[in-house]
Amino acid sequence: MSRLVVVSNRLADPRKPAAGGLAVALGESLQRTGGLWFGWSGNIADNTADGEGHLHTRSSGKVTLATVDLNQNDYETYYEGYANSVLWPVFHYRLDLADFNTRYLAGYRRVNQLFARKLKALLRDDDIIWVHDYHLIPLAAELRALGCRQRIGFFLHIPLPPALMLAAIPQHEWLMRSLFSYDLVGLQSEADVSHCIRYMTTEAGAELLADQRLRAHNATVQVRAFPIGIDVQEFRRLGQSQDALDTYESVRREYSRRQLLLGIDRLDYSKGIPQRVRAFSELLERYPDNEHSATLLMIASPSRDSVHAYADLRHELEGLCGAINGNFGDLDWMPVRYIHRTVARRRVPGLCRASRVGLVTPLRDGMNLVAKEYVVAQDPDDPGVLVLSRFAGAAEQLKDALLVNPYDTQGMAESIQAALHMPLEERQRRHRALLENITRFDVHWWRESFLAALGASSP
Ligand code: GDG
Repeated sequence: MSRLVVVSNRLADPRKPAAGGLAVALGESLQRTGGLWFGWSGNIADNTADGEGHLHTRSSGKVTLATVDLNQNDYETYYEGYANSVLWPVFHYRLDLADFNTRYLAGYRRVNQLFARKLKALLRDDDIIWVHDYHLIPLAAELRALGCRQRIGFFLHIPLPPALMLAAIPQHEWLMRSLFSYDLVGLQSEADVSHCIRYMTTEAGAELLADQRLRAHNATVQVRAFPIGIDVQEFRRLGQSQDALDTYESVRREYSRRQLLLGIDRLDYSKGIPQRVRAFSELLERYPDNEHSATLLMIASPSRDSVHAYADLRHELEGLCGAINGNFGDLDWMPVRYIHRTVARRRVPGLCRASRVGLVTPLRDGMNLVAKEYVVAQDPDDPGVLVLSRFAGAAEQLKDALLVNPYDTQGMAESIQAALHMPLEERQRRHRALLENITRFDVHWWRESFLAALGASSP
């Protein structure tokens, strides 16, 4: 059987629970099959000696972890620069936040070339290579340039925007052309697939063949949706752990006379966090029955603090939360509880279960795993209600959530009010339907269907 080689920007020890969606999903996937996981160590080293990051390898269970260090310049231009100040904002439809600094592209290319050189030395002829996310779009093209002929698949965890949005990236032709070096490109949603096909046929002169295969530049690539899922059994087990039960009990005790609404995200402008706070403020304004009762618990784990847009978001949020607590709060009630820290993963299921409403309201999101975790954590006899942005990839699958438009403050307030008053029977019916979908299309389904399609593609 071929060995699986996973490549991603960051590695997480597959045996340790991690905070990021990608790390969680990949760790669980690789630990099952064994294989090689290659990426950046997370260290910034002064590797000027030969201009190359050193390769470190170690084993973790059935997985070999191989990492390279980056130097400060690479970190600033490749990671903070091209990946997080060009691709992340544009792919999340935020052209206003993109910084098309020309230094960034050079760093992005250099690190992708470095990854290709280091990885090539570790490859076997019959490996199957699975590259992840926007940091590494040109990796297959760099590997092919070095003579690698293995099957290579790519999965994009973030949205793929419409063709004319992509065209705003000065190097869009180069970037999108590099996708033709893959055998398979996986995206989160059908909407993303249609954007990709439209871009390729209108901007790149590609021909659309059967089975969503595109032909151009003497190559054929298949583009398909593989919506990522969670490890339902693992998350359930986590929910039955003593820590999760203790968290549930203590939160329930503290909020016994109140209705808790929960938001858990990385602090990121794509997640619609200020919009959620505004909708909550609108809820208190329009429906005063919620005063002294509804409490919004917002856990926003720190992320990319050194990128400007993130610092701005943090200040905006602090102002908004302060204002709402000042305006509505009372001696015995604080409407918003905002925590800018990462909470332990083992507490997440208990927090979800103790909340009557799960607020997942991104302006754009590839998928959003919190939506799925929230549903799985619920008590099926007395489940909470998922309020979900129609702009999350998850909305294509989770039609039984209360779908909202996060730009519509009033509409969102009305939906939250409906969620808080939803009759038990309707909550149970929606929860059953959501759980069925999430259980069927879990992370194992995602991995297996992607790898089956990659195996079936013509190398
Ligand atoms: C990218 C795409 C796509 C969050 N805060 C804490 C915490 N978390 C955990 C959640 C969840 C994960 O992090 C977040 O996953 P998401 O899917 O919501 O978001 P991204 O990190 O933006 O991930 C996204 C995903 O990749 C997978 O393809 O769904 O669209 O943007 O598991 O529970 N965990 C802990 N403390 C926190 O404070 N322990």
